[in-house]
Amino acid sequence: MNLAEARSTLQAARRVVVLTGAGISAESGIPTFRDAQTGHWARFRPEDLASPDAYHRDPELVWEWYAGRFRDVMQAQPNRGHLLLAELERQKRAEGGSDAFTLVTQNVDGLHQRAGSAAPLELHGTLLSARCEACGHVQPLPDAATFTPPPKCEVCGHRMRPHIVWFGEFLPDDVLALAELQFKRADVALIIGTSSLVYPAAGLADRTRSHGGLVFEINPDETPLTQRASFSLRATASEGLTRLMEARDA
Ligand code: BV8
Ligand code: ZN
Repeated sequence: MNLAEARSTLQAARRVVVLTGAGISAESGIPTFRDAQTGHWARFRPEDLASPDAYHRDPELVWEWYAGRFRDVMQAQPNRGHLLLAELERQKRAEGGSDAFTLVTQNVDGLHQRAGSAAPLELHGTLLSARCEACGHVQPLPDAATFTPPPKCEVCGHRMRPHIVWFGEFLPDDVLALAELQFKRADVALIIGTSSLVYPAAGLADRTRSHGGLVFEINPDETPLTQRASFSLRATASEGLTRLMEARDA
């Protein structure tokens, strides 16, 4: 399949589902997981910080990492890739109602919402909230500029943890179930800016394929998904979406 065919297939698709990863936020200045961590975080691998063991071993260090990412994200802006996905969502929903477009993200930076996406399914939680370790209450983090971790639960006063799904933790089952259903029903699945290494998110595209849908990938590099995709564009998220949506160049 070539770009022109992929473009017209996307235009004609009645049900579109999208999975994004850290790559779509790279152009907003947010480092991806596989980029070397900048600054003094170079000493740690994300997988060693984003785990329950790391948190139980050193909650202050893990909170320092997340509080820093929270500050960075609040200073960042959504980029053209986020904005084009919000545009595609509006187009598809205007034609076919809310079920015609579903955005699923592995990202925890909240940039899709700030770009105008209505209700992305956040498979791995969010940097913008904390969850009480005692009663499970979830509340937004305070102003990033003055936030000093750990937040205290406004219901029971206990220390709160990042509202993030760590390695070795289960994804929220209602969010995952809805994502799996939408990938199964999709005519076209767009997989954008993810290394397709982490499960169960990386397995979603196969649900579209096994139900006769098409999988399109946008990524500057090849990934384990590339060979299984009907169409794979070696491009950044903003460039690839511009070409795939025949949007006017920036
Ligand atoms: C689970 C939140 C059931 C954290 C994340 C052993 C023990 C325990 C579990 C496992 C195990 N072995 C395997 C597992 C399962 C594990 C897994 O899949 N591990 C992998 C490493 C093999 N999965 C889990 O643990 C999941 N839970 O399975 O529960 C269970 C329970 C107990 C025991 C067993 C199983 C939970 C996974 C969720 C972890 N949390 N995020 C945080 O953010 O701090 S994962 C995190 O990494 C991301 O959310 C994402 O999901 C994942 C991969 O990151 P990407 O988004 O893909 O980013 P990455 O840097 O990798 O790639 C960027 C891509 O962008 C690249 O391809 C690059 O080319 C591209 N790019 C760069 N620039 C651009 C671009 N693209 C477009 N435009 C650009 N400009
Ligand atoms: Zn509480």
